[in-house]
Amino acid sequence: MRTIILALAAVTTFSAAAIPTSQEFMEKMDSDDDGFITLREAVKNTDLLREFGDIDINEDGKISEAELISSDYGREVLSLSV
Ligand SMILES: [Ca+2]
Ligand SMILES: [Ca+2]
Repeated sequence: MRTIILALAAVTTFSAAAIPTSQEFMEKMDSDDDGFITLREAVKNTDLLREFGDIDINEDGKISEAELISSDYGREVLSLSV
């Protein structure tokens, strides 16, 4: 019984770690560490690229962490509601 509980705990921990936080997502996508995801950086992620125009609310050609968090894409991909 104890083994099963430990196994379940391990699975839960793994799932939680698999979902990136907005900060982790930004770090992964923001290659030059300027705090924004540009169109060029977004090319690595086709889903992000497709949503780029909707996420970039102020249309400055860059996605900030705040824009990411407030976007539908951000809400879907990131574990922000937890
Ligand atoms: Ca950047
Ligand atoms: Ca922007």
